[in-house]
Amino acid sequence: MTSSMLRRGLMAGASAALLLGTLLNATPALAQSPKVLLRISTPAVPDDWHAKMWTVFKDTLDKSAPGEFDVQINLNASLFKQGTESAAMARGNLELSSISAFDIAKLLPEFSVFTAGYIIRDPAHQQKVFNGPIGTEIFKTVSSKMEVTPLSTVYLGTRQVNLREARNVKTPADLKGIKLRMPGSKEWLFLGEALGATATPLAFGEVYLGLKTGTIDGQDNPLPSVRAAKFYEVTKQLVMTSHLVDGLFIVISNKSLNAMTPAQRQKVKAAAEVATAYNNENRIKEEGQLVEFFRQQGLQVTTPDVDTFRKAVQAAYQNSDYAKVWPNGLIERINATR
Ligand code: KDO
Repeated sequence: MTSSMLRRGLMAGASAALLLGTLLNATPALAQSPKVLLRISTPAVPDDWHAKMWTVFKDTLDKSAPGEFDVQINLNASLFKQGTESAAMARGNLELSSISAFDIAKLLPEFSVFTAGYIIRDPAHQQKVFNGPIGTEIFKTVSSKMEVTPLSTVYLGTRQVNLREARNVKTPADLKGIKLRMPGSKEWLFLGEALGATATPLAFGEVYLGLKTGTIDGQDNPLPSVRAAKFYEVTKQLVMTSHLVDGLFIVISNKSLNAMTPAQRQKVKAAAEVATAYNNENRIKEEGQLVEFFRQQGLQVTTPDVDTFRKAVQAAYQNSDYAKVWPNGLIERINATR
């Protein structure tokens, strides 16, 4: 053996020892199970309660299960477009989101009953319906047919009509010809038409510009979202139709849920509940205070003939194909929930 062969042999031995040392040092880290990835996508703007609730969710989970979860929050529809979240979850590209009754109705038309105006009476009624036997049945069907499991019901607020130019609105007839922006699905557009307007589909992220430039005449959203997305800067009137006590469901993909230990599942559910309570409390409180804020911003806040709106909207749904597939007795059960 030449001296250079000996040197090469020694060096190879040294690097093998180095590699072994690195591996040995790395062993504790390798032995740890990898963090459970929880990617969240929502169109919510950062200053809205249902965006901030995700930070509460993350903080709660980081406390109850330190180092176990990697929670990644994506706001402003930066990861997935509004309305595409359930499909992304079913494909395994997303773990968590908050979806609406409209997203559910697209796949399970029998539940379009929750997209109809003037069905749910107020936030307390909403929580009783979805946290009681009706919710349990719906969530079970959603879980088996949509590959996502609902964890809690988030109060999004009561939707009001918000116009670019003020006008006298008492009944649906007064909204005739108004290009009212609605989210982009046929269930949403039906609601806009039932209100008497010409419903125009647009993603949430494009509404501010649409109002500013006049490609739309108005939009509908709960007051806290009108504040958080700053729609009050580009509109002159709020018509308090209160046509939809709106909600979102925090859902997790079944694929993600199935890969967790029972303890982890329980902690994720508990964190979703804490986040929901944070949203619901703050949103209800703010909703009660915002009329004054909007008046200070120079908006007219007017009350239409809500009874006439209610009757017109309810009749539109009752006479539609939607009502034909609503489960027998469901409306009565919803009404009887107190
Ligand atoms: C909207 O686009 O008007 C809407 O309020 C619909 C809801 O279902 C939900 O997607 C919400 O936007 C977003 O979370 C933004 O607040």
